[in-house]
Amino acid sequence: MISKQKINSFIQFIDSHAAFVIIGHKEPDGDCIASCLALDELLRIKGKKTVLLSAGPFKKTETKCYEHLFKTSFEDIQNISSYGLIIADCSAKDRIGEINIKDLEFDTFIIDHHKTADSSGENCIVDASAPAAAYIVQQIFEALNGEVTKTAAEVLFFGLCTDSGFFRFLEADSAEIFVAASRLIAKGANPKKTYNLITGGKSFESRKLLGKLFDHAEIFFDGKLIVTYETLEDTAAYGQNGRDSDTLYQNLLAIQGVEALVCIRQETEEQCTVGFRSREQVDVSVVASHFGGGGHKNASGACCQTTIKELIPQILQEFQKIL
Ligand SMILES: [Mn+2]
Repeated sequence: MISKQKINSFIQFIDSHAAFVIIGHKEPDGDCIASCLALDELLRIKGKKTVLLSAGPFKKTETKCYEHLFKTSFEDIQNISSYGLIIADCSAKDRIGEINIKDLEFDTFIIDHHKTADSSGENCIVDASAPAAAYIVQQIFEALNGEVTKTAAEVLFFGLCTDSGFFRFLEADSAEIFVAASRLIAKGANPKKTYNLITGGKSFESRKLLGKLFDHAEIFFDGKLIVTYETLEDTAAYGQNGRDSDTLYQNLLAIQGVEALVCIRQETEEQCTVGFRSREQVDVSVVASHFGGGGHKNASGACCQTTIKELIPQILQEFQKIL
């Protein structure tokens, strides 16, 4: 539960501006989009002007239908210096991507649930125990508006389901989350439709690409760690669109004895993105932060200026310390 004091700090923040830019992290996922859209609706209800911004790219199938709602730059916004900035599902400014907000001195408020987020400031609501940023936004929405609207309920449920793996990642202490989810259903969110939106719509090529990634997988440390990768050739053959990391992770973590996994993607000749996942005790955010990334205990990411070949031994060295 978010404290009254935190809610008040948010109210104070929105009282101090007439217009807001709302932004999430680059390569937005369902939770990021849901948080931004629900905040957008809430602020409009409160009579504020809003602009939704995202660096993109909208790679995930389920995010594509929302892409048209987001601007990609500030350029045509008048009086931008008077805007307040709300950053959702993200805290580090470099995760926002190729949008030049660093040069503009925005009054900023951060809403995030990442473990690596800095929660020391006044202008933030950071709750690392929240399974989704959408869950934090729901609480803000309900505190300011009494209840969520149907459109907000639908999108917030989509966000919550995305980040909680359709509730698979929740533990026994999550009764409150289900109560909150129940309020979203009561307002019109549809579990079956949401599940189909999140898991369906994949291309044939995306399944072939998954096959490649399964094929590249190797195990280390007596089967505790599994490492796989996607080369530039794989991407060229099957396309970047419709990458389905969740299916990959879910299948690889299902292997008996596997505690953590790493998936490296060569994005350009000299840049890789890395996804880290773990099942229970292994804290992959520690490894991710060693490579300049961050995230949660069981799900983290990083971006490195290197190649797959060079990166694998470095990653193994870090896992050696914790496995
Ligand atoms: Mn999130």
